[in-house]
Amino acid sequence: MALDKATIDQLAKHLEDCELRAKDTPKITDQHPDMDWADAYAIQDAILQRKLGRGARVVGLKAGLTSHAKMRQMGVNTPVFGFLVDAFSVFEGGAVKTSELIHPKVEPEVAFVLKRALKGPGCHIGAVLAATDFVLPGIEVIDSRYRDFKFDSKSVVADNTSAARFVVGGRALRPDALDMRTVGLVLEKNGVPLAFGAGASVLGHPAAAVAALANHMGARGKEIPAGSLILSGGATEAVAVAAGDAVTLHAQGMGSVSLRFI
Ligand code: OOG
Ligand code: MG
Repeated sequence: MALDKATIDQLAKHLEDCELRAKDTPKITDQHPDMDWADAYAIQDAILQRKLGRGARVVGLKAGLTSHAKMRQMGVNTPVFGFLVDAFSVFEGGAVKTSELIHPKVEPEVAFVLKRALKGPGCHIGAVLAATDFVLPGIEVIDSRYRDFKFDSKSVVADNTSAARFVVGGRALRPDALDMRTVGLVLEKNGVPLAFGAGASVLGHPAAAVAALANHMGARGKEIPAGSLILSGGATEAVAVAAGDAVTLHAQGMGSVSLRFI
């Protein structure tokens, strides 16, 4: 760790304030170029502790920057991991207030719900499929707190990987009822298909992103609890949205899921 506890707490407060007030900020590595990975995840953890202290509940976890399309779009090359709390969850067809967000974008994702805990190291696709209760389509709404969505990997980890809102819905399938690599994903904005992907765009297989998450947590002495919802990462580039937009994800064999921006 390169940062002391006071600095970590101050950066966590700063980033969470930006989230809650929908205000952007320059990326934090500009001021703290020595910040390391442990610092970045410690800042993210401190943001979670602030939310838990106000009564938030963790509902799941997310992997991000798990597809080449996303890595290329954001100019980074490592997957990142974050948390999802109840306040991020939007009901199927529900409305997201853009006044609460800075510059939201949407991403088509495959979501997993686990029936058993998963613990790395050594977690692999087979272990993930064995522990998965069902998968279903999801749309993640990301909203980097960094100005113009410009960041490096450590800054985005500290900012809880841009997590803001998500919706899951459609038709849940048992993991052996589909080939997650070839499942087609079509993301529409206002009825216009804009982004197209297949499950394999996410680390070759969306379950590989969940395995990577389990291994990441295992290295920190943690596990993914049973019952967790996990977003495996955007299969395509993220698409910018504004008030008035309606977004639908069609996932082959898994129906569709939608949300609106007001
Ligand atoms: C970081 C979060 C990326 C994904 O699915 O790739 C992410 C960002 O691009 O702002 O959630
Ligand atoms: Mg995402």
